[in-house]
Amino acid sequence: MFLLAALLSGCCCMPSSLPFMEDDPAHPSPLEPGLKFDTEPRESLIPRAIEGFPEPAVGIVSSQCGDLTNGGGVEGPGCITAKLKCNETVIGHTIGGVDRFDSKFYEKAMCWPKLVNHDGGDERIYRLDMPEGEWTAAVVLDSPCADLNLMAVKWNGDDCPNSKHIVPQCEGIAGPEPRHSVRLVSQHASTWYIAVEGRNEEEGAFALTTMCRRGLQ
Ligand SMILES: [Ca+2]
Ligand SMILES: [Ca+2]
Repeated sequence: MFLLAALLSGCCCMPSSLPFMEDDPAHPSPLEPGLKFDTEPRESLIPRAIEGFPEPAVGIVSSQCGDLTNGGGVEGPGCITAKLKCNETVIGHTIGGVDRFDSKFYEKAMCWPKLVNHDGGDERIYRLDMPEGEWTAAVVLDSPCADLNLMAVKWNGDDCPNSKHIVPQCEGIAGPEPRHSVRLVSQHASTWYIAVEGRNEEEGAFALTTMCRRGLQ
């Protein structure tokens, strides 16, 4: 299949919806830390959905894992690597992140039971602001390079909460699959801190995609 794709990749006349195109990356190499691009739907003969949204193209594929060895700086304020917009994909790497959330925090915020070890540092935290009104968002993590987990912490402060704060809501997802997603529902303007953190000592490159639409479903 790979050879076939390679042979055909120079051809100008192939329709773009062939099945072997599915794992084409959303953006060509080299990927760079902090690179942002508009989210496009994944090419597929059979349209698929994630959290009720058209499935987005894969933000980073395994052959691109070596494109970056760290995620660059933390823009701030505080723990925030960058602000996210809806319908955008950002490229990152856990190395160079912050050390703000740990297993105790995630358990208290109801993200995760403490049996998942997130006590290491170098987590990456992004901020997503949902506007006033009723909105549904999906956040998709592509992590073919390491076992990375995805957490979305609802929090209105200008910096990350800590385990002394009362966090109203947290959505978390983990597993060995290279793609994870969480669904966020917002009835009023809300701010979400989106964390990407490796289980145990896992570190690696990833892509984070956000999609939003009006309504609560
Ligand atoms: Ca941590
Ligand atoms: Ca880590």
